[in-house]
Parts: sequence; structure tokens; C-alpha cells
Amino acid sequence: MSFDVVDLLREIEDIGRDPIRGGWSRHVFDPAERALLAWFVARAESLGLDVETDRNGNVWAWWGARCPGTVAVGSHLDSVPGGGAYDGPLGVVSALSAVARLQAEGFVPAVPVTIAVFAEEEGSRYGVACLGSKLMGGSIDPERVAALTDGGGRTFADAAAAHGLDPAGLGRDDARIADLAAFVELHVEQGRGLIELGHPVAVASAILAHGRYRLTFSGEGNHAGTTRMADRHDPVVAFAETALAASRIAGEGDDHVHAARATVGRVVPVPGGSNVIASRVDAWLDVRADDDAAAYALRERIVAAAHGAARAQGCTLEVVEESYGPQVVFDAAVQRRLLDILGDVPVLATGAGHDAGVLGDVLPTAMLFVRNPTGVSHAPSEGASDDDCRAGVDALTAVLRDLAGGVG
Ligand code: HGY
Ligand code: MN
Ligand code: MN
Repeated sequence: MSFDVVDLLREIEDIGRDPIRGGWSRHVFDPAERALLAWFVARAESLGLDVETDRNGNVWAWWGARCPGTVAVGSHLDSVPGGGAYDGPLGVVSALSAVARLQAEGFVPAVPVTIAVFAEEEGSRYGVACLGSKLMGGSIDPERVAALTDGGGRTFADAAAAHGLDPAGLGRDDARIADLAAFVELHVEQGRGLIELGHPVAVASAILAHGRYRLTFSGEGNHAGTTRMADRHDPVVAFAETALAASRIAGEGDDHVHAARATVGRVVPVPGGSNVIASRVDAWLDVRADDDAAAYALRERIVAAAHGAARAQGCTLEVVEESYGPQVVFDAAVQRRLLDILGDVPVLATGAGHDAGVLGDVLPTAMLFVRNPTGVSHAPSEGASDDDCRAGVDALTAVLRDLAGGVG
């Protein structure tokens, strides 16, 4: 049984392929994500790791009995709809590969090592990014989470209970946090930084502030053929003008010095008939910026433009914040430690959110990025070369060997 990272990725490459959207769709509690998790559990147990699911649905594979001082690695297995195969799984698979390599070397860690698989990192089913790590770290209200509904109206509480979780147990996990000395997440880079720098691996420095908002434009549903243009209150038009304004406003502030990004990747007109003027449009706005103040200012400008567009169409607008992640600056001491271990590797910021960013509020965390030759992510062409995947495992193995102490 090979634990080479490339072999492991090959083993799971057909789980969750999306025949309609292309790429992969692996959403929390869905069959594909459960199959991927079952594969992980089997592989972890074949390494003699003890696997458990925590109160928030995150899965942990333990090398050594849990106690304070534990070093955690890992990432997530869920994806965006039609996403790539590396965002998340590369970190989990690399962790398996690194542990297998250390075991094969006869290394015995001085402290426990655990591989974490965080639930619903993408927020693709319930709309909140990094849901499992936010619950564990206490940065989201568990009662709000229990009541979250998916596209089919099923609550998180109901789905979680169907998968063995107690909805009343959701929430901050102080004991687990206290046992973790550090969490290092390896992740495929979701940009072109390492291409431009010519390195296979980097250490993360920071993560942009990130807000997600549901915009609901409400107008007057009517007949496409009998309703004069002057008599319409069309929420699709209000949305379209908002999308154009968001792109223009963010573009004014997004350059090589500052980041200001606004995206609408999901729009649902209701009722959705091709000969029907919609009565409502739900649109999800994703806003990213250097820090919280910049993200707030960017959101305010876009929302003001959205209200103006709604008024101009005789529509109304409701804005609901579904998810927010503040700017993250990674722990300088752990970052320094990784750079001392790895030597000459670059330090990169990222616009993508991660569980290591969320948990950085409650414990020392760090990230390793692996070069992505396309620089594309959240799309099927996301990837990493075999050599760079192995370079990532080399780095993660070296980090684990150092942080976990031990002999061999
Ligand atoms: O959306 C993000 O930044 C991350 O990939 N969840
Ligand atoms: Mn992602
Ligand atoms: Mn990810």
C-alpha cells in the first residue's frame, strides 16, 4: 500500500466528479464527501491512527494518545461546486503521506500528532465558510449554525444528527483547543505567487478579510410579453446593475499594493421561467480586502449601489451577512520556526480563507502553500505537479519532525 502523495491523490480522483458542472462537487454530508471521508478513515487506520469525529463534525486521526502539546496537520475534503481536486484534499493527503514517511523512518514523536479534516470549509452547502473550524474555535453561534438550512431547506441540525452528531453539542471545544500546540495546514496555492517566484513551496503570512452577503432583490413578477418595459419592477435588472457596480468599485481599489475583490458567483432568479419577469432574485456577494476596515468600506459602497439600483427599478433590497472572516496575520513565532526548518522558501499572503486562518484566533497556526502551475482554483484546472506535491510532503514531513520532537 503506497502512501506516496501522488498515488493517494490518484486513488480519490474519481470520488465526487461532477458530470454536469465539470470538476468535483464534494459537499458536507453528501455521498461523495462521505465516501472521501471513509477513504481517509481507512487510510488513517491502516497507519495505526485512532480516528474520531468531534462534536462539530471535524474528523481527527491520532498518532499517539491525545494530550496537551499535540501537533496537528491536515485541511478539508469538501469542495466548491465544480471545483478542483486539490483545494483541501492535497493538505489531507499530504498529511497522511508525511505521517507514513515518519513511521517508515522509525520516527517516534515526543508528542501526539493528529491529522484533522475540517467540516464544511467551503460553506458550499450551508453558506458559512470554515464552518467546522469556526464552531470549534467558538467564532460562530452554534444555535445559528443548527438552524442554517441548505438549498433543500434541511437544517444543519437535522443533517448533523443524521450523521451521528448531537446538535446540542455544537460549539467551542475548549479541551481540544487546549491540547493543540500548533496546527500547520498544507494547501495548494490558489494564485500565481509561486509560479512568479519559481519555488515549489511557500509559508503563508496573511489572509484577506472575507465577507459573504446574500442580496435579495424583490420586484413584481409578471408576463414577459404583455408587460410594457415602463411598467416593470424587474429585480434581475437591479441585480445586473449591482453586479456591474460591484466589479467597477472593487476594480478601482484592486492593484499590486491593495486587494479589493467583489464576486457574484451564484444568482437565483425566482421563479426562473424564461418567459417570466422574476419576482425575486437572490444573489450572493463575496467581498475580500486587505483588512476589516477596507472590507467594510468596500461592502458599504457596493451595498449603497445595490440599493440605488433597486430603487431605480421600483424594487426592494434585503442584505444579510451570511459569513465573515476577519483578516488573518499568521503567528510570527510559528512562521519563523517553519522558515528556520525549511530554509530558503518565500512567504506569501493569500486571498483565500482557510481553517488555519480561523483557528489562528485560538492557537498557533501556520500554512504551507504548494505551487499551482495554472494559478487557477475553485475550478477544474486547479492543480499541482507531482514533483511539487512531493516537495510539499518533504516540507510538511520536516515541519512535523521538528515540531513533534521525538527520535528516529
Ligand atoms: O473561499 C475561500 O477563500 C476558501 O477557498 N474557502
Ligand atoms: Mn476553497
Ligand atoms: Mn481550501
